[in-house]
Amino acid sequence: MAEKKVSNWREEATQLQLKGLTEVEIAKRIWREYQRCFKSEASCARTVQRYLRSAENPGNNSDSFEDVVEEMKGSIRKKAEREKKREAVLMKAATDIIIDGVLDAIQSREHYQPKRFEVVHNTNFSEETIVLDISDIQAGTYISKESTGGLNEYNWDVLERQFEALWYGLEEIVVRHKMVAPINNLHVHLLGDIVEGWDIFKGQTHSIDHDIAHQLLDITDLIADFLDKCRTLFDHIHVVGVPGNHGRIGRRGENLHYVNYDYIVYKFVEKLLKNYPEFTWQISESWWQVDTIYDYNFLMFHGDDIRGWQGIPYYGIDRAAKNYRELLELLGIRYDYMEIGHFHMPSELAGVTTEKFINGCWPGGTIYSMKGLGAANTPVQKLFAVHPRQGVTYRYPIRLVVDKDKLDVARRQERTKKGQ
Ligand SMILES: [Mn+2]
Repeated sequence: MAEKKVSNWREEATQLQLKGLTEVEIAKRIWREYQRCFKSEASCARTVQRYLRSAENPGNNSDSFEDVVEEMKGSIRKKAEREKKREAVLMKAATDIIIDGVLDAIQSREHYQPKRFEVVHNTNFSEETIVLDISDIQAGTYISKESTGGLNEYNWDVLERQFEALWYGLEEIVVRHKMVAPINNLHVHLLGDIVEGWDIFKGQTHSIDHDIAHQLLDITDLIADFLDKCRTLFDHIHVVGVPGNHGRIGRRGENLHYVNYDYIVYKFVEKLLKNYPEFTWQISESWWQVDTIYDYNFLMFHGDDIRGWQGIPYYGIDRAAKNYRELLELLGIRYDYMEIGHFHMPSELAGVTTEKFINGCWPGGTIYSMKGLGAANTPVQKLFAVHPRQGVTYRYPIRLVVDKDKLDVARRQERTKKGQ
């Protein structure tokens, strides 16, 4: 006899119903078929068996199939509830054990007695050295209020006032900290882009108010005057310089990197101040310098070789820092801090062993940065202090605020000081 093919139990039942079989007869036939195919012992099998038993013994309060299913559901629900309860009891027990443990630990501890420390505070602070980063002046840059819709204004007059603001900022910070600890030395780190240049990009002549000769001569005077003033605050001033990209002479790569107006400005300033014994100079043809303050080495270069687009190229700077670490191993130099300019966004980036300082700029938002990137930065230069044992400690952004009223107040204070 050929195996009977069961495609669908419901269909089979419908067929039997059409033949006139009763509900019980259909259930029995299907059930036999089901057992023959699957020999099932599952709970559904028990439900069906129970139904068939009660249908065969009608005296025994015969339940309908639905009644039996409902009863089965009820017992499943009850079982689930029992499980849930058991789990809740377990959780509660576990929590109680932890709480008891903590309470025991607290109670077994001695009662806390304030120790009433008596500490004599050290006020004999060690000397610190001040570092002032100067870069990205881009002297000669001209930005009109009209062309930027009032977003920025920059010209030589603003630049001169910014030098005043830089001086007042430096003076206040140094005089303030001198009240606490000795400060004798200033290190000025010139990080490049001192001049704006005139043929770095196409049409640059439309955005300068000083030609390159006067950028060079006039900025030399401003820097020399500023450094000269610094002699009133410090016994010794060490000046370090690296060139930027704006001062390069010729197309990119046409001349060596030190064929650069920045380098010429540094050398001119050195010449102007050569008779003052307070100054020492570290200006060479190299594009990088390492300045040592106490036991800490400060590596500096301009930063234009680090590729970036919009904002701080974090990974590029990180990679440059690691590469320079290897490169300087050739000379047995290990550096602790890195200083760059170029990105116009004052920042400090932490690292495993090296902290990187990125200086701000003087012109603020240029037409290029604002129109192209919607970016503008407050003109800021970076100052920080170096402690003999702790390395760089406090750091200040000196905001080059040229607000007329604020500058007037500072000027008045200076006059009073001089007794004029
Ligand atoms: Mn630059």
